[in-house]
Amino acid sequence: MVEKKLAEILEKRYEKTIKEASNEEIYLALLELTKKSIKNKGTNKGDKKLYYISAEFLIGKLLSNNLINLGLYDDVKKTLAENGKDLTEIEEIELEPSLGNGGLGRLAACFLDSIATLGLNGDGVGLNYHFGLFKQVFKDNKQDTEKNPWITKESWLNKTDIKFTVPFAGFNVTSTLYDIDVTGYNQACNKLRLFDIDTIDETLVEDGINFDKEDIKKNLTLFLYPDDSDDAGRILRIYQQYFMVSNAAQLILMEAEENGYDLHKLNEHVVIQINDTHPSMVIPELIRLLGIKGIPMKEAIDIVSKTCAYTNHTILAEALEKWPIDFLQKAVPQLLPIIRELDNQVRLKYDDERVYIIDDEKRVHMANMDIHYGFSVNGVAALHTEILEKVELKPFYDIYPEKFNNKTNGITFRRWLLHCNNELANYITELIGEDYKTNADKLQDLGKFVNDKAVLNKLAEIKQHNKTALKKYIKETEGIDIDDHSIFDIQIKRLHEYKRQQMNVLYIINKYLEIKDGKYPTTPITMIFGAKAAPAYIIAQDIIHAILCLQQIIDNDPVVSKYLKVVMVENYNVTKASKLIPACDVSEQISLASKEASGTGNMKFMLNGALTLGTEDGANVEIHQLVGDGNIYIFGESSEQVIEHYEKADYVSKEYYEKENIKELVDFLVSDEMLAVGDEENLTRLWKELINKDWFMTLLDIEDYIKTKEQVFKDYEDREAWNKKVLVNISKAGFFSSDRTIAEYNRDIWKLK
Ligand code: 73E
Repeated sequence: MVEKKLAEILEKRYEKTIKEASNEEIYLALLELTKKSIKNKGTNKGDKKLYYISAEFLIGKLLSNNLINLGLYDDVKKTLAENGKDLTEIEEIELEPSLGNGGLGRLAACFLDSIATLGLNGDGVGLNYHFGLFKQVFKDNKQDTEKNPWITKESWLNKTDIKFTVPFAGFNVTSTLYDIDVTGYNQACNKLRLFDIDTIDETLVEDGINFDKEDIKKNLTLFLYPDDSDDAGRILRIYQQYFMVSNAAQLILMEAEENGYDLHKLNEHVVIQINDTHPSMVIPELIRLLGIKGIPMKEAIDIVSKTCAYTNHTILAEALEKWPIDFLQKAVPQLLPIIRELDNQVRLKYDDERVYIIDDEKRVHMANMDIHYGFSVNGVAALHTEILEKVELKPFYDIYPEKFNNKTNGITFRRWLLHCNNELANYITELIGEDYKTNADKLQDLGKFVNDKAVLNKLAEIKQHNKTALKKYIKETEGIDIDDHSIFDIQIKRLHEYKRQQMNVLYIINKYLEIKDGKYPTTPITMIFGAKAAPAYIIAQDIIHAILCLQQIIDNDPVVSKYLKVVMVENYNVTKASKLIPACDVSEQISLASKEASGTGNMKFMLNGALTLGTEDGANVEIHQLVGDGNIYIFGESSEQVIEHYEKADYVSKEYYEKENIKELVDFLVSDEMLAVGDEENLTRLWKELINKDWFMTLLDIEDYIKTKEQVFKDYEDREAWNKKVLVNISKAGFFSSDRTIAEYNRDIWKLK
């Protein structure tokens, strides 16, 4: 069937057979075939609809995922193979849309997959960034940034004829809506709705990612999160956010009216999930638009408050948005009377300035507005929600305990197992049947094989295949040779001090010095990193520099490189994640306890049979509870201890630095070896930062980290015991299916049929 259809399309387009067609031609033919097959699927319906508004949807490449969800993947793969083509190579043709920074955006993408799969009536709403997040290239052991285009003449984007006018101070812009179909696994489809402006001008981008930040009509949707290190960048973000939510609100009202709903009862037909505070302006905007439709402000506030729900993803102060009133006045003055009224009502009711929306520095606290004027507030892992309730948002929890709830994050198994680790998925099917694909709890059935040597060996064999495949991929893409019989220890995530890549750097230095001293690891170790750093985040750039310098030093050392290798992959993204994760042995989840709200990489690694080396933070806590002490490696101070250090301001990194064994590691950053390959300014800055500031307490946990990591590598030597731990991890990963998370959102918050 598939073969016939594909052949027909190729014949019509290029007058070629499958064998004759190029990979690019096959890709385009598959795109057409997939889109046609999506058309035959229905869309999910219901008399209540969810709008998941998010500044980020890190959807990744879509071809294979859509094929899997449509049930075409195996046929297509087979047909291509029979004609001498390789689906993996054809996947390379598709450009990855980098419409997200990291976990938050990827979560939104996993959620769309699960919402469609559960047959729920819900769309994503966001922006059609032309370049998404920057492309990372390495030059002189440093990160350089380039634009990252993904929109091609034929793509997954479907242009609609829906247009809205969005008013800014002094001018209007006209939007156009583009849809991307979201396929559910064996289910009807939903949509991801991305707004763009017609007047966008890609030629505005000069070298790298620089452009005129003030020409809003031409630049509005060029980039995801333009550099916000200056005011022009910050104001542009307000323009983007308002453009997103005004379009979303207009779309919501348009669809409600088309369905004949009574706008006075909007909340019975619509629920809006506000994904972090980036879409928070939807609250005043919806109130404003309902006002234009004749609904008085008091009633509009009431309707909107029953319609909006807010998800918090972080407690990091710098990520909690506070917009100066002056900026809002400059871009979206029409919202200010409404925001002021919302703040007034809060002030009349509560005599506590911590819960005001506008503070005494004339800044609007977006999260505060969401909490007062939404009906639900959720954190993204049990520990995170507990910290919100007891510490970060305590004054709000005291007022509205009923609004707070936890929704531990999840990942879609279609992408993060069936697609990225097809061999493992097929083997699991062989062992326990197909059910786990839609009922992830069934993975527990694997538990009964924990003493079955044949099963354990087969799991190890699949891991080895994935490691060998990764070795090949890294050779092709990065030009680096790695040993596929070494231990693969991987830390992939955005670069941030709280995630503590710098602690891993100190471990590498420790291992390097040991090997230099003649103490060799039994099994060689490959330390793999992938991370982009925000262009304005100086220390993060310095950490990347340190990693790349170590990579070079070790590469150039014929003795050490037999035992230790460092690889930092360039331009880490969803595509690279899906090659790295199935090949991993040790998953690094080493954030300072209390700082990583959840993490979702931790779940992907666990599902693919890696063991976690981590702190008691975010969803690691829940992984730990599920697999038990013997199947995870936990180290470091607890979140309570860390929060106490912050409260008492009693952490002094220098006191730790002065311990001889720690000093040696930190000082290596500015050693002759490092300075020979690196830049003195960057390395010295990082060295000083660790000694004098170390905001995220690297030196607090370094000794326990090294000790625990040594235990991990020692345990790896007993491969049978290791493989048992691997099996336990896979079998307990069902809880982290985003199908479970979405079912909970729907049960507790959305209440869709
Ligand atoms: O722990 C992760 C979490 O797993 C958290 O850091 C991340 O969200 C993931 C999904 O819940 C996150 N990203 C942001 N805040 N939290 C963020 C903030 C500002 C801009 C972009 C992203």
